Amino acid sequence: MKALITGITGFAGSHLADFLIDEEGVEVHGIRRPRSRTEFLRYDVHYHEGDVTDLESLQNICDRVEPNFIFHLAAQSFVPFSWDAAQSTLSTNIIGTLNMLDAACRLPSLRAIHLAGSSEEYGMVDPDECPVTELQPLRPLSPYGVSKVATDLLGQQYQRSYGLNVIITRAFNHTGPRRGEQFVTSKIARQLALIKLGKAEPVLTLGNLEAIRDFTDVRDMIKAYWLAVLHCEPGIPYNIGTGVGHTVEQVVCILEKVSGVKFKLKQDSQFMRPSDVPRLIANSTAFRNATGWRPEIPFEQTLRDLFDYWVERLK
Ligand code: GDR
Repeated sequence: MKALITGITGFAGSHLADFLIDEEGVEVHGIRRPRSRTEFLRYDVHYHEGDVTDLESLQNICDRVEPNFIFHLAAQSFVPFSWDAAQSTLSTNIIGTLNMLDAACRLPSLRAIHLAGSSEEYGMVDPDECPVTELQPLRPLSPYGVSKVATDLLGQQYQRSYGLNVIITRAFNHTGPRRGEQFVTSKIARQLALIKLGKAEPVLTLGNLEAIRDFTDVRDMIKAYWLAVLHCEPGIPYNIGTGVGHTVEQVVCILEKVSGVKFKLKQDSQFMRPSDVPRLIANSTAFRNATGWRPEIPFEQTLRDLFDYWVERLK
């Protein structure tokens, strides 16, 4: 059995590779851009240089590998950057997905292609609409959210038009070791690690502290992706999340406790977004019923592992 992962050098992709390598009888392949990150590469994964915005490169790799499963994780995933670079976000995320779907259509060996959607597709959610089910209207609040709505709908359309086995998930926030430093949990953990190591002033500067997010450990999330391709219905989006929300301020408090560091918390408008999703909490009953998945790693453990990861990297 061969699995092909796009975005394999990134956060979720590298964890998925670690997980699949340990699965019996799975050969792991990944697509990486020539200048992508190298710190999480593994000797036992087959890497192929390509770019999701280049259809020919995807077709060539697919012809060579003949994958049974594709996990399409490559994306511009940082929400604030999608306002500064809307065109490249839309191009990477939408055209990249279109290309991957087109390449997948030519593969007789393929059992399923997984598209990683996002809770950002829901966008503006009223408090009484939480936790959100898949029937919630999609009201994205960022170009990134719009791009994920488009890829979700493309996946549904390819399933209907061509019978392609497209598995669509809408992941709520996930974090853990290797999380990029620009995302809020990692930004906090990294800054506290720097303070702990005596390498930064005891000040933490953030944007919106009231935003509520549903955080799953990345190691639980990638197991969910694997179960999704094995058990989910094609062409139907599934929410994945814990069902529990934390404000950004609560994340700060947990990491303060975990790190044992004292610091001053400041808010700065430069980290505020033109529009921010106020509250996102998942109802993932459909996914849990289809797969038997449950999140296993408690949030405090996730944040502890993230803090330890940063201390290790920065010392
Ligand atoms: P998000 O993740 O936008 O939800 O998307 P992020 O960690 O960037 O923000 C979460 C919340 O924290 C608030 N916030 C800050 N965010 C950042 N990055 N930096 C700050 O200084 C800061 N201060 C407050 C934000 O306003 C926001 O409300 C993530 C990404 O991984 C997406 O790719 C994915 O699809 C969704 O999660 C589900």
